[in-house]
Amino acid sequence: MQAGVTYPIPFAGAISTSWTRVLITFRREPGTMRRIIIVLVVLLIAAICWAVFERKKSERSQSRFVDYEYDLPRNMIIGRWKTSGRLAQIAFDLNEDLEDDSVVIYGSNENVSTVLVDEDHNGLFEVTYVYSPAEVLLTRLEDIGQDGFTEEYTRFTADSVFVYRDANEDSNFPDSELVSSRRR
Ligand SMILES: [Ca+2]
Ligand SMILES: [Ca+2]
Ligand SMILES: [Ca+2]
Ligand SMILES: [Ca+2]
Repeated sequence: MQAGVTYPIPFAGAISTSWTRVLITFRREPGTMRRIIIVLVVLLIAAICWAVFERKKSERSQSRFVDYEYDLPRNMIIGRWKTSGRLAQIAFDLNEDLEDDSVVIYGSNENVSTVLVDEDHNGLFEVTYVYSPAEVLLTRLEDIGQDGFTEEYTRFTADSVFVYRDANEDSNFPDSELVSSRRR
């Protein structure tokens, strides 16, 4: 390499020239060409969205034991046991981001047994409600911080509500961890 001599980078000029031509053409013909490109981009985005939607739908519809049907108008997925046809679960997507944010699980008598809720719609269920076989609410569990560990336990009786906090993080809720109680 000699000082003061400029060595051209192969093809760089050609690439730059052809891109310049495209840009000039695009600016000179703002009508047709721009419209075609916008339509193509819109179609491409629509195709990608549809592919993602279909994939998510089919992922949620595959199970060995449960048949799922997608109820599009009500935006929910109904699952029934393949052997008996009984209701197994209903999943709701309230904010329409293709992630379930509420799942109602049914017992063998088709009463509600458990409800999972993703209150902040981040794809993680943090609240669980558990019901008796007669569909009476027994407990509410909350995973504060959504790290997989339950820190708050609420117990419902016929006339009262007791709330416990797991102060020592051992996943047990003795009477000493009762933080509040009230009449229902
Ligand atoms: Ca959702
Ligand atoms: Ca969540
Ligand atoms: Ca937690
Ligand atoms: Ca504890």
